[in-house]
Order: sequence, then structure tokens, then C-alpha cells
Amino acid sequence: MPDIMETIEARDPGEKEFHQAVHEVVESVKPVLDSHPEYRYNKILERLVEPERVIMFRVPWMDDRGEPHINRGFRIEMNSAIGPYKGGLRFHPSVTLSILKFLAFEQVFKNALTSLPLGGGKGGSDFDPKGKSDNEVMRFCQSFMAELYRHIGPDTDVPAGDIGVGAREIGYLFGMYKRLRNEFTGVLTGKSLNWGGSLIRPEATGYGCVYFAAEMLQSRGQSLAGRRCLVSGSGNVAQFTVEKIIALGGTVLTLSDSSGYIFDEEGIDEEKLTFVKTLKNVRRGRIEEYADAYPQAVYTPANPDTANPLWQHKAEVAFPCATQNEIDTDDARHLIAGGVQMVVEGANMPTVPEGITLLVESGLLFAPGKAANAGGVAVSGLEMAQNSMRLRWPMAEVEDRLRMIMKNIHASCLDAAAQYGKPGNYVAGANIAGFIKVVDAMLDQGLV
Ligand code: NDP
Ligand code: 2IT
Repeated sequence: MPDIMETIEARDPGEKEFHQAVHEVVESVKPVLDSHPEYRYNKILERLVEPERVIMFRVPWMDDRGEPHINRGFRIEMNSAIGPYKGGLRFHPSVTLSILKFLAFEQVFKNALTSLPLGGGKGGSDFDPKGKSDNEVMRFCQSFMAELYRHIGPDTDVPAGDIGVGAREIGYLFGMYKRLRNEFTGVLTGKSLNWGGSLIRPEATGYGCVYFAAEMLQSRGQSLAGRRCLVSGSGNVAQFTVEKIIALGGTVLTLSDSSGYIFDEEGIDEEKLTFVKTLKNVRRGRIEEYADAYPQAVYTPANPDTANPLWQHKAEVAFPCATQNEIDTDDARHLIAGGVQMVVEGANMPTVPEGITLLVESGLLFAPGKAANAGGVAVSGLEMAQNSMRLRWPMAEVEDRLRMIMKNIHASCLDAAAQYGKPGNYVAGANIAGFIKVVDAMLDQGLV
């Protein structure tokens, strides 16, 4: 029988991000397969790597000057063993089938770790919202939903945001779905508060990531207080990661976007964070402006030919919160040399596999995205629960549940890692715990 990696490399040539995500899980679960012959007999891996359904469609839209544009839309319905497909939509020019399949694949295990009834999916488009007017974004979202609405529903598939999809886009998408279906349901999460959104959903990924980091430290008798932190990105996940680090007494030194990064040795405080939120969410400007507003900060433009200097600063904790494969092997070496003791992934798959190996072998604590950033989809699950009940929980209740979920994910990772001979290895633990939950549900439900 061919090896599963050979199978997908032959079947989906060129899908390198998808292969990368699958390879990590396959390596982690080898000891599980060895002790559960029924998984191999039932071709569980072969079933997991094949999406239940892939939808690809044309998205035509017209810009403000009347010129038509054609983008490509996708939804990957990866696995529904434990609940309706659930996962974000990404609008970014780099979006391909491979990127969305890797994200959908990771989402399956992440969602299982939340302990909520959520299957895994992901979608999006190669549309670039940067530089577009609100009206152009609205027309794009309406055209995207004019096809997507056939495939989703509150009990079928519930999309949310990801890179390039925030409250504005979710609003336009929801409006079009409601118009086409003539129903007001919890078909999307990340909705605004006054029409069905959950308190703490915007904050959830970043807050959850910092709670996870705090759990890792606490289990070793330490805390975030006084720790210097490097954060990349400056979007949804980065902003609320910074907010919670400040609340827990840490110091954040950096933020970035695709054009460059800022280093503020005095630390990013609440006032500076408010500036960043307005800059990014309202004015949709570039992080470079931070250094104009706060002259002690140093801005360095991105240079794709060199290692990212953001990861060269001395610090104790690193939170990559921008995008996949943003920490390469050189960056990993710089993190180790800079004294970083812990890397906690806010983004999905931000560290290249060889980078993870270097970090883990150096003795650093490493939390993979599918565990550390699961707070976002977890509160999406809580938004679905509130929508089904047609009521809204208070902020403290949602945040308490989020904190508890992150604590439980942390414990599940450590338990699974210890049980399968990899004590303290969060990558193995997250993959194994998520995997067992999903594949047992698949076996219960027969060959479907
Ligand atoms: P946003 O669109 O709000 O922000 C993305 C940030 O990352 C921006 O600063 C952006 O810079 C930067 N970035 C994006 N793509 C690239 C790139 N190719 N190269 C360099 N920088 C880039 O997205 P989110 O904060 O929501 O998402 C960030 C990460 O977190 C992603 O990996 C996403 O999958 C993951 N995630 C998001 C969740 C959520 O709830 N939103 C939940 C769990 C994970 P620029 O503006 O210049 O493009
Ligand atoms: O990667 C992710 O977990 C997300 N983008 C959030 C998905 C969701 O459904 O809230």
C-alpha cells in the first residue's frame, strides 16, 4: 500500500502547504496508528486527507469605475464527523486551493480540541480587499455569497472571518445570505453585536492565545508578568494578543504588516494599541505610521531576501500572528539566539517544519496554532450556541468559557503527548488529541 504522503503528492501535485500540514499530523499520529490497527484497517488517514466536498466558483464583480473583475471563490468542506463544517473565509491574493486545504485540514483537529461540536472547513478568495472602496468590497461579498449561499447553512456549514475578512465583510456576506434565503440564522459567526454576534468573538483568538501561553507558563510555576514579547502581524489576532499580554503584565515590543515592522523598546501600551486599532481597522493604513506617531519606535521595511529582523530582538516569548510560514529556519535560529523561551502560534502554521524541529530540539516550549489559536473558533461555537437559543450571554460568561476551553485544550495536549510517549510536546499532543476524537466519530458513523 502506498504511503499516505506519496498518495497525496501524486494526487494533488503542487499543493505544498496542504502536504506540509498533512505531513505534520501523519508524523505525530504514527504511535496512535501502531496501537490502533482498526484505524489503518479502516483507511482513516486516506479518508481524512480527502475533503468531503470542494466547491470552486467564479466571482464576478464590478469596480467603482465600471470595470469588471473575475476572482475565484472556494469552500472546502473538509470533515463533518463531529459537527457542521466550521472555519473562516480568507480574502487575500495568495489564496489557492492548497492554502485553503491546509487551513481546512488543520481546522478539523483544532475544532475537535475545543470540545465543541464543530466539523472543519475553510474558504475564501484570491480577491484583495486592500485599496478597495467599501462599495467594491460590498459588491464582491454579495457576488461571493450569490454562489456560496447554496452550500452553507446554520446546521451545514458556518463560515467566519480570517485574513482579510473582518466585521465589515461578515456584515455584507450576512446581508446577502439573508436576502437570498429570506431567513435570519446563525449562518456566519463574527457578526456584529447588535445583530447576533457574540461578545468576546473579536477578541477571542488573541485572548485565547495569551491564555494558552499563560497556562504553559503556569504549569511551570511562571507567569507572563514582566516578560518581553515579540508579536508579528497587526490584524485581528495580533491586536487582541497584544491587549491581553498588556493586561497580564507583559511588554510587547513589535508589530508588523506585509510592508514592514515596528520595534518600540518602551513597549506598546493601551494608548498605542488604540492607535493601532484605529489605524488598521478604521483608516486601513500601514504599520509604518506607528513610527510617525511614536518617534521612539523604529520602522524597518520588509525585505523578502533576508531573515525577518523582527525575530532577532531579545525577548522571552514570541507570538507569530500574521500568516503561514512566516518563521523560517533562520528566524528560528534567531529566536533561540535571542533568548526566546516560548513560541506560541496565533497564526495558522506560521513556522516551517524544520523551524519547529530546531525550536523544539533547543528545549524551547512550542505551542502549535491548532491548539493556541483555537479560542477564535471556540467562541464562534459559543456564538452558534447563543444564536440557536436566541439569546446572548454576558461578556464575563463568554470570557470565562473561553478561558476554561483554553485551559482544557492545554491539558488535553499534555495528556495525549504523555500517553503516546512525547511528554511536553504540544505539537504531538494537539495532533493526537484532535485526531482521536475525529477518527473515533468517523468510525462510529460508518463508511461515509
Ligand atoms: P487580518 O487580516 O486581521 O490580519 C492579518 C495580518 O497579517 C496583517 O497585519 C497582514 O498584513 C499580515 N499578513 C497577512 N498576510 C501576510 C503575508 N502574506 N505576508 C506578511 N504579512 C501578512 O487577519 P487575522 O489577524 O484574522 O489572521 C492572522 C492569522 O491568524 C492567520 O494565519 C489566520 O489564519 C489566523 N487565525 C485567525 C483567526 C481569527 O479569528 N481571525 C482564528 C485563528 C487563526 P497586511 O495588512 O499588510 O496584509
Ligand atoms: O483559523 C481559524 O480558526 C479562524 N479563522 C476562525 C474560524 C471560525 O469559524 O471562527
